Amino acid sequence: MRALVVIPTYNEIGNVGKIIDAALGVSEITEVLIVDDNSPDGTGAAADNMAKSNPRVHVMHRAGKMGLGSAYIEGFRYALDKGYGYIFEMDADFSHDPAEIPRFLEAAKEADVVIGSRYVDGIRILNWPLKRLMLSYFASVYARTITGLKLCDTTGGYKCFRREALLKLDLSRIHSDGYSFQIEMNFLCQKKGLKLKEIPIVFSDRRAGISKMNKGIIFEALAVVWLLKIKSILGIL
Ligand SMILES: Nc1nc2c(ncn2[C@@H]2O[C@H](COP(=O)(O)OP(=O)(O)OP(=O)(O)O)[C@@H](O)[C@H]2O)c(=O)[nH]1
Ligand SMILES: [Mg+2]
Repeated sequence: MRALVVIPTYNEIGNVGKIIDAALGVSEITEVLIVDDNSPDGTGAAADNMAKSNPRVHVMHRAGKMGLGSAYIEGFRYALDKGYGYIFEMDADFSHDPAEIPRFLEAAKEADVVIGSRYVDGIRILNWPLKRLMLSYFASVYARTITGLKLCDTTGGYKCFRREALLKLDLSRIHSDGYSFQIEMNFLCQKKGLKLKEIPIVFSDRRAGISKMNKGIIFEALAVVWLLKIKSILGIL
């Protein structure tokens, strides 16, 4: 069965070539889909160049910066359409180590969704300022407390879905972005009775490029968890 690693990019010229090579190098069954939002730094063109000479590289171009959540949804649709058996979420900036892909594939034999967890059995984050680590950690605690998610890391973005798991979700109803996109996906998967498994990963700060983290992402997450809970109580999720 083939695996598609979906990597959304916005201004990742310093990372895109290396992350594609790394994701392809760890397993014979991996292919990569770059979902680029017309990055001004030429990330999309660099990915196109690699796709020309390598049939395992695919590129989707979108008109402008439309957010991480919708980039993943479009990537998932592509993966389902083309028949991939395993579908990954992974960042382009090497915060997620592509060398872990085989461990995800192994774990996916016994789970519907495998979640790379920074907070299971301790805390493993390298080179983040304490402020950011605290924000991420307590965002996870907050989301878990309110939604009842049975996960230590509710906002992590390194994941592997089995095809059948994604097919069970109504992707057209997912509208959130950033942190909240991850929370919403996890919540919907748990609601559908899918088996979620956390495996420990080490998360490192981005290798190159500038951070796209902003306050909007935090406020969205604060609101989305309540929205999910209310929808769930009303039975409209
Ligand atoms: N296609 C697309 N990709 C995006 C968008 N925003 C972020 N990304 C990509 O999504 C991945 C995760 O975003 P990051 O900016 O690394 O988010 P983060 O890890 O919370 O924060 P930093 O690493 O500090 O920037 C990276 O590969 C980004 O290039 C977007 O609007 N569209
Ligand atoms: Mg990052």
